[in-house]
Amino acid sequence: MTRPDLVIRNGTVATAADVISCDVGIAEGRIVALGESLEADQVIDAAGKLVLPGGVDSHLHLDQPMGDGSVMADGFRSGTISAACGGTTTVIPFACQVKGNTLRHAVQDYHARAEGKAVVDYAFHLIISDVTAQVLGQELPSLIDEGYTSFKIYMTYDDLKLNDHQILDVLSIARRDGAMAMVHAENSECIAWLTEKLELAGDTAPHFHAASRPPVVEREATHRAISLAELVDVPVLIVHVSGQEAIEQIRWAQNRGFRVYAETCPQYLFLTAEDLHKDGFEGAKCMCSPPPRDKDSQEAVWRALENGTFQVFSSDHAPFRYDDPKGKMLQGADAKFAYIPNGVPGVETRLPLLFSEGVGKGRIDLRRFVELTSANPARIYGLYPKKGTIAIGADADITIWDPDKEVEITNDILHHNVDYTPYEGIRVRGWPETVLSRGEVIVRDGEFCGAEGRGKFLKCEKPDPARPKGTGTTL
Ligand code: DUC
Ligand code: ZN
Ligand code: ZN
Repeated sequence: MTRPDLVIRNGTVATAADVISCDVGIAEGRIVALGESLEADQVIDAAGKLVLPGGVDSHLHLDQPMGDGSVMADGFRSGTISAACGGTTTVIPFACQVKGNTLRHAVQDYHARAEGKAVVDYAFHLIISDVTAQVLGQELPSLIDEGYTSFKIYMTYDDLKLNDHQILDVLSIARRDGAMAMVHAENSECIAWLTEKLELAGDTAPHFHAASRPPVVEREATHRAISLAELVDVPVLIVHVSGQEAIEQIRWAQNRGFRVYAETCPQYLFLTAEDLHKDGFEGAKCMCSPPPRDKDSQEAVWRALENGTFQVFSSDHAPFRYDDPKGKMLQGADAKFAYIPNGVPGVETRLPLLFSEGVGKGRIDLRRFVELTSANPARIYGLYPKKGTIAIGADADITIWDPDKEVEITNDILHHNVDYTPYEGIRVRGWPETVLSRGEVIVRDGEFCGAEGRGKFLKCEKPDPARPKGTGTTL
């Protein structure tokens, strides 16, 4: 056995498979031993603490160029410091193709934005917005081979959306080349039609955002995305699922044996459309797409987390400042809802919220918590077992939790660069206290203590969950 240079002693170690009491031995950034009474020069005493794999946040937006002139408040520096302070040690944001530019350009540009800034390890998903012959024939296949093995498809937003024909084209490449396709499922035409009607009636305040994207809009697109994936015979992952209607479509597909995966996010457990009704323009703070729904939907999302319908719990951190002409107030403090940047921040609060309300209240156990927030995203995007577990040979990305620490979430304790949190005032029990990335302590007593730029780019393997069943149309 390689002698550890650091041991985490006396903790309760949890993975997606087991919860055990043991020491964790670390050498040269990797886990080299799990056992009793391990020795090393450096020791962290974790008595009374939980020792978990660092979180893998597989859906967040950092320094993503926006088509409307808005600017994300978090780049790779503040975004990954915030991630680390919330117990997350791997992030997978999006290299987004701008229409008219190549996909390769998006990737090169995004590397330049991350390098020298990220403090935890990072991989990239692609966003394909311009399905040219070059993208289909050359760029996408070679990027998949180079370690960019997942991409997001939008069914809405004029500057990003693909039509069904284009979706089939890119799904076929995912099938042939082994990539994971993620889908933002909302029906663009329905949203445009409803927005037009609402605007004609003068109903343009932030809370009408929810009325412009009701559950049926998400349900239809979810079913269509699943059907297109069935036609091509390729797995698909539906991102940011908001409630019962879409969940039913996903469950239906899973019951039929389709490889359909799904993700949800804190905003669908902790916010409702009522939060968009806050005084004046304040509702803009909770505007995201799909919108938060109602209490029954929150319950449906909890049930789907409990019963295995969801595989992934991510933040969908989309950091726009509120009181800022480049953020939510891009078009002023009385802008119509359709012109307000979409998205809520949450990279740092993702894990504490789910831990407290999920594990603390007995809705999910610790193993399921690790599965949803770390192991599954690592598996589904080709990073497992390097990331997402505590096992011999894995990177020593570890979060030590104080399960009893009580914290009131307020924006001033967070490390993002956004001027609000939608979760202001929520009290949680359990907080990540110490965070190690590749064996290095980067958060001590809740404060970041690592070096800017220490995060490394991760090439993703072709994920096993992206394998087709081999039953459908093969073209
Ligand atoms: N989709 C996302 O994935 N994030 C923020 C807003 C959106 O529509
Ligand atoms: Zn989306
Ligand atoms: Zn997103």
